Amino acid sequence: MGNVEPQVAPPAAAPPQLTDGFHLVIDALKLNGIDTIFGLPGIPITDLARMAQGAGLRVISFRHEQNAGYAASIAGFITGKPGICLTVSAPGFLNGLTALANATTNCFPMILMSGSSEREIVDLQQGDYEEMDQLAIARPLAKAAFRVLHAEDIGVGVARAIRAAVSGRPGGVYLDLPAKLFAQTMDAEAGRRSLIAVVDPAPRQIPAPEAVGRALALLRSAQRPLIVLGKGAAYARADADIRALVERTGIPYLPMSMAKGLLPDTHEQSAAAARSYVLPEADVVMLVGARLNWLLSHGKGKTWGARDAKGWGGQKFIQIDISPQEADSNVRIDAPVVGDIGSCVAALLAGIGADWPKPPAGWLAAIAERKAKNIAKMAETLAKNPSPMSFHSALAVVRDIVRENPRAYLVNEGANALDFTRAIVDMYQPRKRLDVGTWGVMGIGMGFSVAAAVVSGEQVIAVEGDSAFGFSGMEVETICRYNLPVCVVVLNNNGVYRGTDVNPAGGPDVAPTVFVKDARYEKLMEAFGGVGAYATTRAELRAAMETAIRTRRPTLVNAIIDETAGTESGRITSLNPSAKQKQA
Ligand code: FYN
Ligand code: ADP
Repeated sequence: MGNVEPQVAPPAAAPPQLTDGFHLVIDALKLNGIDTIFGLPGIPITDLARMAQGAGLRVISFRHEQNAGYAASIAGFITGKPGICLTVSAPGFLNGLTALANATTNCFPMILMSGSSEREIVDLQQGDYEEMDQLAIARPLAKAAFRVLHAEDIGVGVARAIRAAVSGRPGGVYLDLPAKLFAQTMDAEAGRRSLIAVVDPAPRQIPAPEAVGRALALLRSAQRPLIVLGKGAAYARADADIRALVERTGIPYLPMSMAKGLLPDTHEQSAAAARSYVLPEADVVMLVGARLNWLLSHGKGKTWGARDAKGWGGQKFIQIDISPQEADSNVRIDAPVVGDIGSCVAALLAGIGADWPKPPAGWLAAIAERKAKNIAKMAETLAKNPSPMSFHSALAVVRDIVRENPRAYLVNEGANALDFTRAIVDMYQPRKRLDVGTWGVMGIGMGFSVAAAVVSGEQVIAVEGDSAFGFSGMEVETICRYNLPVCVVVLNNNGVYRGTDVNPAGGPDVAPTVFVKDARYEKLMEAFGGVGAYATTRAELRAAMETAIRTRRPTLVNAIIDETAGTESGRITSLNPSAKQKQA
């Protein structure tokens, strides 16, 4: 017998490197530059949140999904990247859905990612834990909605969600992630190859030269031109070109609420303080990223100086918008310019040379006169120092603080608290005013504040009606937990609109608009380690806000306002059915 070669076992094949649904979702987000998730953990996404944090993403947990959703949506507006909101199934998903619908309505890019229950059980309606056909429910409220069933499709699902959220007119996208998906495994290398780094997620859309020519010709012919800047213009980040367009043409402009600060509100061409004069008097109006919806009285009626039976004021409109379907939504658009605002404004500027005729002096002088009158009237009101404070006297303090801190974000909601702040507090930088937007929604306050502080690191000032604050007030814990530089100012007049309504039936219940008198909102912030301040005078309010900004500590100032101050629904009283009844 010869020597027997010792039997050497062949080297064991290296165990295949596997990845799973959890990691593929996280890797797909990271690959696309997503660095923050706003959400609320629970079955089936708790581990996803943990692993995302472990993988270096910032995971900001809220106390209610609606606030996480609002945070994600405004992060989208501020950064231009889709804001991500992560929720559990059915109830958590539904809580986030209001924010998703609001994002779609406002053209904010956002992705709501919700875990969901077993498809087989949901589809047979066999009563699974948190059973709900979430995809079907989200679809009508979202710009797009997708479900991913297999780990190898996660890359495509995330890529499609990102593209849908930010391309064209931005909006809210729903991404359904069934619980089973997370635990699915696949070869790691194949998984890596299945992911998509989205190339050019929001492609430029160049306007047609003939559309630009038509708009320029109309603008040039105007005797009383006006530019309206909307939040689409702010979102577009074409700040320098928009300013050049306004300044080179010399045309007065009106900023919509969230476009305040795109040019500083103190700009001499701002016609904000002459709003009710310029809208009916203008002959050519150029809308830049602003829709002729209710906020612009649908482009007709009294606001626009109705001159014919249909209520049209005779204005001609140029509309710059990325959505080709927006034109003619309410009145005829004489010169639609379809494209992204950056490209459209650049194309217009190319046709506006040094020989561009400035608007007639009479038009500018009439606006200046009207503006000066309104500003003087406002200055007189703001100089008063009543006790208790009025909305005006308190907001005079906020106005000064914002002027001294122009980089600060201003979050604003309420009825009177919203309307007075918009008119009184000047903004100096683009995309710094964040408010209730297209729906006039209440509840955005603390979600927007958290997001603005997290994505920018800047100071946030949130001016809140006492009613509006209640919708998201528990998130002061979130603000304290992450130690965010947020100064909440609650303008407290003891109720919705005001605190003096009485029960018409004389029963033991207070009126539906009335809250607990002298509620100590500041103690809510103190409960979680933040700073509470109680301000009954302008000096106290100013001192508290200054300290908050100097120390960057979470602060809530309970600013006590005369409970008789405030009108029903602020400046939109006329939308109440009883007001309409009276008009009829
Ligand atoms: C504005 N104004 C000023 C200034 N800025 N006066 C002096 N100085 C300054 N800096 C004047 C302006 O000319 C108007 O007066 C008035 O202040 C109000 O200006 P504003 O806010 O631009 O105009 P208005 O009519 O309130 O605007 C309409 C609107 C707005 C629909 C666009 O109200 C809005 O955005 N509303 C949102 C409301 C909302 O969503 N609420 C939440 C739900 S509350 P005049 O020219 O004299 O008219 C539920 O109950
Ligand atoms: P506001 O409420 O300030 O008037 P809207 O939300 O009504 O503003 O209008 C914003 C408009 O801007 C929408 O019609 C949207 O299609 C458009 N828009 C958003 N982003 C862009 C962009 N990058 N380029 C062009 N238009 C845009």
